[in-house]
Amino acid sequence: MNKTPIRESELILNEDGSIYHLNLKPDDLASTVITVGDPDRVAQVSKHFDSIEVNVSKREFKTHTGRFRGKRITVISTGIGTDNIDIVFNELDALANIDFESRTIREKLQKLTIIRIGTSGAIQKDIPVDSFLASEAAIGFDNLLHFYGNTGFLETDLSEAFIKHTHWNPKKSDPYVVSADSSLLALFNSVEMKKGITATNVGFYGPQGRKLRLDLEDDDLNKKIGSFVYTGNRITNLEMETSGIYGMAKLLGHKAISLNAILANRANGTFSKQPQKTVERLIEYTLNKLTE
Ligand code: R1P
Repeated sequence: MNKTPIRESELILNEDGSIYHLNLKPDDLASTVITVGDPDRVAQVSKHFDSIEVNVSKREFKTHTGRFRGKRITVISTGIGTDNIDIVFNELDALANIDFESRTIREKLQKLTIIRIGTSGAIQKDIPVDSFLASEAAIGFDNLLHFYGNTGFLETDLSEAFIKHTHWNPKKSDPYVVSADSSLLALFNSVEMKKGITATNVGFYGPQGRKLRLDLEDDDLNKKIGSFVYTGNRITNLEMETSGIYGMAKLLGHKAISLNAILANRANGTFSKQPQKTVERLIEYTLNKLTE
């Protein structure tokens, strides 16, 4: 174990001893963490808690830690995108596994359980709006994971088949594939939960094939993504965090699952008439599963 203290410029702590972006101290974090994109969704989750002991906000990172049916849970907003996931996951892990006094990695590492409750758009006609989908794997069109070492867990056969199928332009990125934690997939396996491979995009418009005023590099991208099948598995939905979440969790030794409230169906051109209600249902479903 390397006992050289991590320098101030690398592990940045605020004056009160909290971690740089999240503003949290180690004791503020529960071992079960729910991540949401939207800061307003934090209170939508924690309103179900019996009590709230931590209420901290900085930038887009808002955190409530409390108890739901006695179980200690942290709910934190990540904002949008895998660039934010890099920050949130490194800092959550630092809270759990680095001693801030000595600035050294703890002897005994803690494994966090991390659940994303997010929103997403389906690209398959048979996945209707207002349904739930658990990401069995993520294919990342962001490049976050390529900045780290020890990525031997990446499912390269799948990404290579995808690149070939879509004639992916390498100028855009080098797609990578990471699978979900199997124990969490099993926990959230139920009739109301659909499953599929989730594509994580670096933007909401062009990168997800949305055309307002700008031309796209590939008008058929979503069709090509939707027609890709690998050993019976298909890409079902688009969003902006899951590949980063799965990749960072694998690198850091945590368990993660991404649960999606399907609000749009891009293949049918439909959008939910009750997005808030659908997200609320997914929150209640998740909290119940965690305490069954
Ligand atoms: C885009 O509107 C945002 O919504 C989805 C995407 O991943 C992206 O973050 O998830 P959240 O609702 O969890 O933010």
